[in-house]
Amino acid sequence: MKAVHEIPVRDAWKTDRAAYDVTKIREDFPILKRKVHGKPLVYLDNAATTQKPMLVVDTLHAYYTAENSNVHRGIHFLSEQATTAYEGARAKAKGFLDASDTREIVFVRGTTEAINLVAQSYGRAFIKQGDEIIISAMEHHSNIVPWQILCEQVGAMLRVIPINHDGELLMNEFERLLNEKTKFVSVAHVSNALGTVNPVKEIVQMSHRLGVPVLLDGAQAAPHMKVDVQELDCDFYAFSGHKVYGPTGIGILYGKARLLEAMPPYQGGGDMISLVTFEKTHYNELPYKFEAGTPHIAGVIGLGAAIDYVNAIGMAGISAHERELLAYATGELSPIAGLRIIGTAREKAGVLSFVLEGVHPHDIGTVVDREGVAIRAGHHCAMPVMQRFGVPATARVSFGLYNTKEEVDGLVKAIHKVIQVFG
Ligand code: 7TS
Repeated sequence: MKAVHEIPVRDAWKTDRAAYDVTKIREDFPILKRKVHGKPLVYLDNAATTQKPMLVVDTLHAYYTAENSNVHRGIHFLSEQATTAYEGARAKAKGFLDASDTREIVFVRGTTEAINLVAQSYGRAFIKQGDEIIISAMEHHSNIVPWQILCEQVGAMLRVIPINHDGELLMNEFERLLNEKTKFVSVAHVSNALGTVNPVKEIVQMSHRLGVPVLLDGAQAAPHMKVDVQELDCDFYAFSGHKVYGPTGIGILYGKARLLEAMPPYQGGGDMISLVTFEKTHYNELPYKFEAGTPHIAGVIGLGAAIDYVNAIGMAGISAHERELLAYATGELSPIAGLRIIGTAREKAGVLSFVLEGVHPHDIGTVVDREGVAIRAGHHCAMPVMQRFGVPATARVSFGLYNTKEEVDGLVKAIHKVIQVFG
């Protein structure tokens, strides 16, 4: 039985691909060979979650069959191996985000938990009555509700950067909102409902001029582009493993060490302490202070494998491939009579949202599903975006590294079927 560290990244993945070989890549994802309703699966719901390559599946299998053990506590052989693999994945995550130190990488359940951690730990310690927190009008609910909870707890106010009709942030409005009461800024790097890539570096620079820390919700950015937290100079960065071809239930919170050091723990329990007495408890050093309890060890190791996989293919190639797909799909969908694309920002990644005159998005989703095409229809956990555009919901196509132009053609055919049925 192979152990985690003995699983090779297949040579095919290691080759420096002059040409992005999507056919070869698809072979790494057995689920893509599935049929749905008797039709070949066309999986275009990658913003919700991505499929997993065999490297990740094999790694999980290897962990549970050859290495399963708790981390950081046993001195026995298996525990040491599990700990090495677990901490190895932290080093991979550090590299993935270009962080300067593994102490700045905290394992959490996902983007949602990462934002809640910052809101409750940083927020409750440093944000007070009358202070202001700025988010944007295109946030996922997980970057709205944790701040509303905090505001209720401490008496702070939420301020919202509006967006224009293309789904771009109004940066002059952001500048107007920033003031001496602003104590935190939290915005999406890429919008899950619109696909807009926000000018996050500029947002960080403007906020830092007033000494205001910035959290970037990278759930929809990390799968599609190279993220360099040092270059962005953001204070916190959050993303979910399951959207970057890793397991569910695991994600990363990056935080600048200086801030994480100053923050109180989010949860108490095992592993996050150095000494416990009934009089006083001393907390563990970073990042363990924020990792109470037995972590999702398999998830962490699986995420490490997903990062290996993405690195082996190369983020530059992935970005270029997906940009091409998005441009192709936009070109194919735009001319369809009655179809309106929601989210037409100049900078977009991964996501194409649309509505079809006279057809509810759920009906679009249901009919295309019968054709084997998986898309998402709904408010995408971004209800304020729907309100801004005056629609109850949208149909959303979102791309992953394994999608093809032929799949986009399949989608277009399925949309014509929708028009046939409802037209
Ligand atoms: N932030 C953004 C921008 C997201 O797109 C999502 C999930 C989250 C946060 C929350 O991530 P989680 O892994 O903690 O749930 N977005 C979606 C979506 O667009 N469809 O399903 C989940």
